[in-house]
Amino acid sequence: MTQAASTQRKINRPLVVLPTYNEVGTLGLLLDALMQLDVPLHVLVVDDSSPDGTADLVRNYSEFSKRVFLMQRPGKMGLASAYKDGFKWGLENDYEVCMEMDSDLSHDPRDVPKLIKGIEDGADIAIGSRYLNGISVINWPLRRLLISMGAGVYTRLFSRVRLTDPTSGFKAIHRDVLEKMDWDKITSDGYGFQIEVHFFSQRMGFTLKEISIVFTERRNGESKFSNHIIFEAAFRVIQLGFMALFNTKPPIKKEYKQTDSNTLTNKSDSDEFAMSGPEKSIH
Ligand SMILES: Nc1nc2c(ncn2[C@@H]2O[C@H](COP(=O)(O)OP(=O)(O)O)[C@@H](O)[C@H]2O)c(=O)[nH]1
Ligand SMILES: [Mg+2]
Repeated sequence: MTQAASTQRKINRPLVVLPTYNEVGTLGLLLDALMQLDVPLHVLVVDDSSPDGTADLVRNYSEFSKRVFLMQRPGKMGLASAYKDGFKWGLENDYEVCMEMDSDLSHDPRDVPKLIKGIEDGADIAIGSRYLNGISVINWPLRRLLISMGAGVYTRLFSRVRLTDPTSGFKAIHRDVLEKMDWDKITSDGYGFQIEVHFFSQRMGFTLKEISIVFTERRNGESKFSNHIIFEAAFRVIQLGFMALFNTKPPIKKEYKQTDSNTLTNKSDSDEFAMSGPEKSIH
């Protein structure tokens, strides 16, 4: 259910979902920084059997199976599917909020409390924006900055997503949104995935709120950004534009019932993957 913008609510235990593919160089530092925050958050690392041993780093981490959990998948399956599986796990384990965050330290852990506060203040999705107060991007080559800003203009124009940073991948999402969205209908990966999440939640009437963040390009490891991601998103935005034009209904999960919003009836695909951490229930 959509919260009025003025509603105050306490988020007791958010879950940060961290997708990883070869992030051994940064993940330890990121986990340390997240554990030190004054927020009792938990972390789920969704690792696609990274050859660099990212999963071993998680298993050997001091907070492993207390506040840090691991979902290991058999091979590289993409960023969007990592988030979808992470969200299903978060819903099954009763988290009120799931966060999207990169594992390469581009997203500053110190911005996490601001995004959670956005939800506490009544937003259904609190989105970290790199363009809300001028441009807050560090270390990006001009080409990458122009692509990102151009993607923003293009997306706003065709899909009517009312955000300064519609491709942002740093956000907190309330479980109301996670439960209502039919994630199988979100088909893009990368930039396109972020745009679809924003577009459909806006069309479902949820409150989207942008909060200014500083984005710093990774200093370690390799970006998985590609031309494929750009073309996929560009094509999908046109499709979304037509959906907006013809007032197509957003993808609401079949079993979703407004009155019964805390029950997810379908079984999670995440059961298929090797899981370390809580057996279904954490508390
Ligand atoms: N589990 C999983 N994580 C991925 C995959 N592709 C990218 N990631 C993670 O998604 C985040 C963003 O990817 P990144 O390469 O930094 O993309 P960029 O920020 O757009 O350059 C990082 O934490 C990556 O490790 C994937 O196929 N599976
Ligand atoms: Mg990155």
